[in-house]
Formats: sequence, C-alpha cells, structure tokens
Amino acid sequence: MNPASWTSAQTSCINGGGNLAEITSAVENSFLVHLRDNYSDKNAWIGLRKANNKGTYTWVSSGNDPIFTFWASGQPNLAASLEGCVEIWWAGKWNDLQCETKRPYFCERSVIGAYRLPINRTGKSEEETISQRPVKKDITVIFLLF
Ligand SMILES: [Ca+2]
Repeated sequence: MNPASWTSAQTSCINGGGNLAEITSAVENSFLVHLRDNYSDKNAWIGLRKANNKGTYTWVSSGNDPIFTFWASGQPNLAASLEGCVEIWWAGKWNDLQCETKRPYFCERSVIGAYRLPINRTGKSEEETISQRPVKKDITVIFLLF
C-alpha cells in the first residue's frame, strides 16, 4: 500500500488514467471492502469529499451528489469544517476526516473492449480460438487499491 493525502491520492489516480473511486451501490462498497480486507488492514480513501465553499459532499469523478451512502454511526462529524474527505472505515462504513491524513486509496478506471482471458493463457487451443471470441464492448469500471 502507498498511503497518501486525499489530494495526492487523486493526483495519482488521474496520472493512472482514472479517479478516486466513486461508489454508487452497496455491491460496489462490499467489493471494495473485500479488496481492502484482503490486502490491507488500513482505512482507505474514496473519491468523496466536501466541495470547496459548498459544504456538501460530492464525488470527484462525476461531480454528482452521492445517491448511495454508508456513513458510520455519528459520521460525518466535521460539520463545522469546510474540509472533509471520506475513507472506508471499520466494517466498511464511511468516515470523514482531515484530507491531509495519509491513507491507502482506491482508484477506479474505465476500460473498453475488455474480456477475461482463459485461465490457461498458454493453451494452444485457446490461442487458436481467441480470435473468434466476442469482444465485450461495454465500458467496464475496474477498482484498484494503492
Ligand atoms: Ca469523522
């Protein structure tokens, strides 16, 4: 893991062709929690933060207000501060804290035309048939933990 302030984490995500992760459902949240719990025991940044001079939380990627939230009990509690960035906390719940705190972080990236390679990537028969496989043309979002 590579702990960074929220702003540095977002810069790193942009440099990798993405953004800090935007969570729009309980399923997505559970996926990120599962990823975190398998590779780190730390809390980790997501792409939600108080927008400057608005005082409300918006996603950095889309600019949208959150349609799904998973705040821990009593959170967010930085009501008096204009600054607040959001981490995935214990039990997968969300907590707001100072943006300069260093945390591991989740990036998301969109990929187009992806498909799953066969498990046996050197299988000759797979190589012969892969050109006939349909390419998935949907845009897929992938999440990465840094
Ligand atoms: Ca808090």
